[in-house]
Amino acid sequence: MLLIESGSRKILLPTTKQENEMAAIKVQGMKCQHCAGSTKKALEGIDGISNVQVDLDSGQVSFDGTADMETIKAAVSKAGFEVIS
Ligand SMILES: [Cu+2]
Repeated sequence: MLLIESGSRKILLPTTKQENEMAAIKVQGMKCQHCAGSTKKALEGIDGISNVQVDLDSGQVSFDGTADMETIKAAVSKAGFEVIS
């Protein structure tokens, strides 16, 4: 989604799909920086995904690019964690 401010109004627009879009998923089971590193490494091993950022507290993982959700889930699960959204 894209937030546009026009005067005092704020408008939310759905962003169109682009090659370099930023995506975010939620991963369950990460407990320390090592876990975060494993998830990061697993995702960066997927073609089309780069710049993976892991927020350990919320489990939120964001990255540049797009990839098949099944591929993402498989990679995260191989690293020992679970994609919950
Ligand atoms: Cu850990």
